[in-house]
Parts: sequence; structure tokens; C-alpha cells
Amino acid sequence: MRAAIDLYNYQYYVLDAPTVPDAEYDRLFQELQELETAHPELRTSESPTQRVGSTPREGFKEVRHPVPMLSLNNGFSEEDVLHFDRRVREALDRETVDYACEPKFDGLAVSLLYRHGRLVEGSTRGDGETGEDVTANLRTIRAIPLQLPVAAPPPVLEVRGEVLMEKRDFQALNQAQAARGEKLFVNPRNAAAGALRQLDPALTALRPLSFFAYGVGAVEDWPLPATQGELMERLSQLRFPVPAERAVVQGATGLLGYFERMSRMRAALRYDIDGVVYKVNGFGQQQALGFVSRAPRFALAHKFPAEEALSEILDIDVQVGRTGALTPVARLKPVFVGGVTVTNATLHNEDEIRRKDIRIGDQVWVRRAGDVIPEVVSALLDQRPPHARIFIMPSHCPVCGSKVVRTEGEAVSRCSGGLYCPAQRKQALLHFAQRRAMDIDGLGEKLVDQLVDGELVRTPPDLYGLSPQLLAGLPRMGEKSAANLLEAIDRSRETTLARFIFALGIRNVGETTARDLARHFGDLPPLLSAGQDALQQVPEVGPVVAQSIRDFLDEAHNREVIERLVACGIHWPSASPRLPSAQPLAGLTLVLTGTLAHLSRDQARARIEHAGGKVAGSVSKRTAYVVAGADPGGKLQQALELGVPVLDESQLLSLLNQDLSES
Ligand code: JCF
Repeated sequence: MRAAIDLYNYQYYVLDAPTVPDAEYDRLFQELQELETAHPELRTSESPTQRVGSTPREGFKEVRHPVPMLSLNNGFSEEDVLHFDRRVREALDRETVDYACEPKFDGLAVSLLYRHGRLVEGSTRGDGETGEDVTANLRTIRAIPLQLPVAAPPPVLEVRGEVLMEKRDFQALNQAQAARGEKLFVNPRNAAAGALRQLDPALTALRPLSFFAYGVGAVEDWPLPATQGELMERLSQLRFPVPAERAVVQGATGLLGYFERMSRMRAALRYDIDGVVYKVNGFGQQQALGFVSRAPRFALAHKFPAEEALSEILDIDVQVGRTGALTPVARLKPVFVGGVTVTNATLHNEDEIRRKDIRIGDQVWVRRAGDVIPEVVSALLDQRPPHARIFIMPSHCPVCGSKVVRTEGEAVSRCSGGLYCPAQRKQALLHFAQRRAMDIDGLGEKLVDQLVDGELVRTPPDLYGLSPQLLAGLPRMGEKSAANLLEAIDRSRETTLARFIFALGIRNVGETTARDLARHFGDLPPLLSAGQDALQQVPEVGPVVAQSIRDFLDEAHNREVIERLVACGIHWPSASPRLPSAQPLAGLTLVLTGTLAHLSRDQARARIEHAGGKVAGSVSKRTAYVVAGADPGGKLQQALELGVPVLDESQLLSLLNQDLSES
């Protein structure tokens, strides 16, 4: 049973490929626990039930490493790598050398001592000569074998590697910390270090740690293979986790290619790495090269450029995005970080700035990880200069002067001049012209770019003033395509109110809401003058949507654009707003059962009530219709028994829409 559980454990924690359901594992584990309780003489310290010892210790014992734990020389540039390879080739008198490459884990180096196949001692690196005995803590790491799975294990085998916390585990841990109102860990490395130094192993066990092996220390009666690459295979056979990203490459070109590949993979890896490690592959060659001070001449840690650096906030600007979102951006004293010089970094939004208490003039940590845009992480609060200033979000858009609004519960501030703001121009035109809005065929991204960049069009009404002469000036615009475009623009004048409302690009007003608004108000003027309360009479329109509409329509710039659009001759069939007498379900009671594809229960109820109907919970003879969606319940049966007519979703929808002059 111990062997079976060890195997399942290995498949789950090391291979990440469980072969039995969790429940089966749990059952087996429990059975073993019960057996061991009934027969204590059968319990061994390598049993999978014995990972978490019960007694906290006073402190950590010192451990002397029989073979010192090495540090690595660092390299930071291509030059450093070429230099390393040249030295190795010269010392070995070889044309080209094979190297074993692996990710450089950003964790904590540890040594695991196995005597006759049993894990008897685990220690931290310490100063390389002497570390601390953290055996009880290391035993809690499921990826570390307590017992080597071989019949004749060597008397001594010391396995070295790195303890770390995977990114996903780190995130989960920090979420749990936040939920408990406890302090967050800065990064996975700190979280792992903290876990490893717990005096109570039960606390370590609560932190999800991983381990990867990268070498051996002392060995007895365990013939070493000839190369580092083969050693990794051997360790893998002993069920030690080894990185899948390891590789054996040839020469400096191979090293730099590996570095490139890992730089690109870095963000997608499950764990943090701070570089890659190169080792001369042959152990004979390693020995010939020897050591300088405490670092081997046969290895190099090629570090990624630091992702965080200190700089100073000179000022905070506000950028307006294509959708009107305002982003505060720190103007920085130029700083080299993540491999490039950075002068701007995002501060995300107002709340983030307040939360981190970042001010203009502060010294700040700037982070640029991979291709992610640089951000300001934190300020050195204790070094704040007296002239540091608090940032205040502008009340008007820095690009167009429209009012800035912020929806309650949202972190983002937005420019409300969606139809007018130059920052949102292209986006607004594309939205306006799309098929589901004004349906101006052929007015796509390229053309919008040309029209806006060529200053022919600023806002949607400008489209209706275009002429063949104006279009002729555009590159790659033939007579024929110009005529087609003008024809499509002209055709769009005849539209529906719903399409027109949708085309305005009001935040939170999609096609469906636009249709509801059109239906409810019947024409534009009553919509333009509708207050918050009137807007909330529309089905599905709550306070947030009503506020968005009001913010948009209250902005004079937008009103002007709307007036110009109407003046351009855009029109729709007039329809009277829905009157109570026109309610198609007036006086009828409906019952819903099953799941509808297009409407939630609440939406269906709202639509039915808006049409004058009522929704009841149970079927009776007085039920007008039962509406059955997917997986209907017993109500469908009752309807059939009572002879109540049954509708499907599309029948319900056409019933709801039946008095509409447009949709
Ligand atoms: O991943 C690491 N941090 C790492 C450290 C990988 C290695 O292969 C190492 C190391 C430290 C020393 N190898 C040695 C010899």
C-alpha cells in the first residue's frame, strides 16, 4: 500500500498526471492510516502518512555539508556567455563543447541526504559549508520521495535541488491570505523561504511547495553517469522532479539559442526563474576545469535582466484610451529595467494610486516583466521628499474636455465624450459603421484610419458630408470604391431607432438595450429628455445603465453630434411608444420551466411583466401558457395534463414582440 500511494503521489505531484481519482487515493490513504493505527509496529517513518511530524522544534540544528554546496558565477550578457565558452574551450583544448542547460529557479537551494534509500536529512544551503536542518519541513513536500523506489539503494546519495512555490500555488496562497485579512507575500520566493523556515512543520505543510533536482552531492556505491544530462535522467528515474525544459546543446550558439527560448517561455512557465544555468555536460571535463574560489569554472548562471528597478516619478499624465478609459501614467526619470530603458509606467487607475499611496516626486519601484507594459509597483514611503504631491484625476478629459465620469463600483474613470473625443474617434466611427449599427458597408478599420488621419472625418456626421472630390485625395481610393462607399453611407440614412441608439456607442448600451430603449420611447426626443427614473422604467435598465445613458447624453459635445446626425437626414420609421393597452400579454399568467437559451429567468420575467403578463410558480387551469426551455421540470407534464398550451422560447419571443413596428 505504501508503494502504491507513493506511486500515485509521484504521478500527481511530479508528473502532474494522476492515474486514479482523488477519492480512490483518499480511500487508500485512509485505509493505510487505519492499518497503522491498529498495528503500530508496521508503521515506518517513510510511510506516506508520516510526512507531517507533530512536534514543533525550538530552532534548527546546524548541518555540515560533506560536499560543499556551490554558488554559480553570473553572466548578464551575450559577451559574458561567449567569454565563458571561450575559457572552457581553451582550458579543455576543444573546438566545441557540449553543455547541459536548465532553468535557474528562483527558489532556495537544499540538499537531501538518502541513506540506504531513506530520506534521513534535509538541509538548506546556508553559506555553502554549513546549513540548517530542515528535514521535517522538507518531508512535507509531496514531490520529494521519502524512500527511493529501488530494490538496492546506495548507502549514501545526496540529491541537490531547489525548493520553490509554483506561481499558481503562490496566487492561491495570497488569495487565501487576503481572504483572512493577513499580510500578502511579495513573491513566490519569499513565500517559499518563509514556509521552509517554519519551526512547526504542520505550518510548512499548509504552504504548497515544490522541488526540482539539479545535481548530487556526496554519493557512495552509486556509479555516476558520464554527463550531467544523463545524471538528470537517473534522478528522474528515482522519481525526483527535474525540469522538463532542460536541454543539452552545443557551443556558444547553442547556449544563446537556449537563453532565447527560455526568455520567451519564461512568462508561461509554472514557476519563476531568474535566468538559466549552463554546465559543461561531461563530468570528466567538469573535473578538469575545477573551481575558482567557491564557484565552478564549468558552470555559468546567465541571468535575465532585473525586472524591477528604482526610479523617480517626475509627473503623472493621464492617457485616454480608444474606449475612453483614463489611465494615469507616471513620467519617470529614465531607468534601465527588464532589458530596456523605461520613461513611462502605468499606474493603472486612481484607486491603485491611493492604495499604494504613490505621489509625484516619490522614489518608486518600476517593474517590467517580459513584454508586459511597465508598471509602478510601490513607493519608498520613508524616503518621500517634502514636495511630493498627491495625484488628482482630472474632472475633464485631457484630450477633448468632456466631463470625466466614474461609475460606482468601477475603478476606471472615463471620458464621457464618446462621439466627439479625438482619442476615441476611430473606435467610435468603427462602432457607428458596423453591420449591427448603421451598417455602412466597406467602412472598416483601414478606411477609418485613412479618413481620420487625413482629417476628412472627425465625428460620424462628417461621413455624410463626404464627396467624390474629397475621397479622391485618399491613397488607393479608386472612383469605383469611392462611389460604393458614398452609396453605402447614403443608404445608412434610412435605419431604425434601435440601430441608431446602438450606433452612438453609449457605454453599457448594447444591441439589446438599444432595442429596449427604442421600443420603450418610440422616438429619439423622449429618450434624449428622459431622466434617471424614466430610463429605469425600461425593462432590464437598472441604475448603472441609466447613469451611463445620462452621462452620455448630458455631455454637450455628444448632443451636438447627435443633432448633426439627425440634421444629416438619418431617419427611422416613426412608432408610437408602447402604451399599456398595447401590451400583448395583458392579464395573462405564464409559468416558466427549464432553461431558456437567450434569456435568464429574471430577464424572461421582466420581459413578460413589461408586456403586461404575470409569472406564476405553479401550473393551474388559469395558466395561459407554460414556457418550456431545455430540461423542463414536472410543470411541463402538468401543462399537458391540464391542457395548458406550451410555448417554446422562440414562440415566447415572438409573442413578446408581436406589437412591434421594428426590432
Ligand atoms: O536553479 C538553480 N537555482 C540552480 C542553482 C541550478 C543549478 O543547476 C545549480 C545551482 C547552484 C549550484 N547548480 C549548482 C552547481
